[in-house]
Amino acid sequence: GEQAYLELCQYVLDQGTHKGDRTGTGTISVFGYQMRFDLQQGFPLLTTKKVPFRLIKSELLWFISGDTNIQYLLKHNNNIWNEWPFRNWVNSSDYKGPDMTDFGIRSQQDLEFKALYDQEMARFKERIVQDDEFARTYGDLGNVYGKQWREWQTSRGETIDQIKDVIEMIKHNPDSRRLIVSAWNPEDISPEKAALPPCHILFQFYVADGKLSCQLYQRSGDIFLGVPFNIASYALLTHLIARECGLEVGEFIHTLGDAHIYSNHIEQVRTQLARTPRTLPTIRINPDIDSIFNVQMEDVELNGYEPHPAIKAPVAV
Ligand code: THF
Repeated sequence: GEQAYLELCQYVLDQGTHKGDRTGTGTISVFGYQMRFDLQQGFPLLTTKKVPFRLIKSELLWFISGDTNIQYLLKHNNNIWNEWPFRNWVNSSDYKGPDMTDFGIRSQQDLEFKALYDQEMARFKERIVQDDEFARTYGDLGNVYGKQWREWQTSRGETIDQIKDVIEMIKHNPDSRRLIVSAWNPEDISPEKAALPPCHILFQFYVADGKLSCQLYQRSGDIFLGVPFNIASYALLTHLIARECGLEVGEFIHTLGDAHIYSNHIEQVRTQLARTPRTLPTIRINPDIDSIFNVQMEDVELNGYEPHPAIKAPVAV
């Protein structure tokens, strides 16, 4: 079940220390935590609040396709990455609208400003979808997951397709202890090169008893908003790769560095902890799909998902 996640929430509420952060919101945080999910027991999409699986699916297919431009996400009505390219846009010399400095924190504190921000964001999204040239300049997040997974840039000017390579290794050398995909390149960790340095630094696969397991190291985890997405996303990736390699699914192991609850998410977490978990859903992948690179939205189906209602919370930018 989702017990491991609920235990994490309770642990951070009980043991976490107050810590400032990049976004100025404030968090309670612990350092170093591990959760295990047995993927044979169901698909780990939380039931104690409704988590929009559609957004997890389109984000993962976006990563797998190697795309780093939010145009793809917007065309799928997925808004989870908008704030980062929007910041680049409003900080650029091409932007002539009202001042959007610190829009994340200000839009939470000032209703008048929020209306202005919503309007500028709506304009920005419309332009990204309709204007390919604008999207190329302002919709790209840079060296984020899609790029690092599929087209890692080497110092010799070549690229490495880590996803293709790791699938080949799982198929032909499943005992390998090097079944690793890394998103973290110290060379790329500068604001000019990536909108946001990757949070999911590295993942490793493990094959035993005909089952594929995956462990993720995540340097920073937004427990209420991001982590439920991250768990389901890597669980889905494990299912997709297992299927392609003719394996069953094993465990997903989630290791977190700075695991934090934002101070404006604490009430929401308490609400969620008061709820009783329900049976986990299952997923079905279209059996006709021959490669992970050909999976489309409709090829992955979620069944038996009957969650408690969604719980709203602001995202820290
Ligand atoms: N930054 C922060 N502060 N938190 C994160 O979780 C996060 N991500 C990604 C990149 N930077 C981050 C983006 N992932 C939501 C979910 C995942 C995100 C960003 C936002 C979110 O707001 N989810 C809402 C539903 C939103 C909707 O319906 O459009 C939810 O209730 O779950 C870590 O990967």
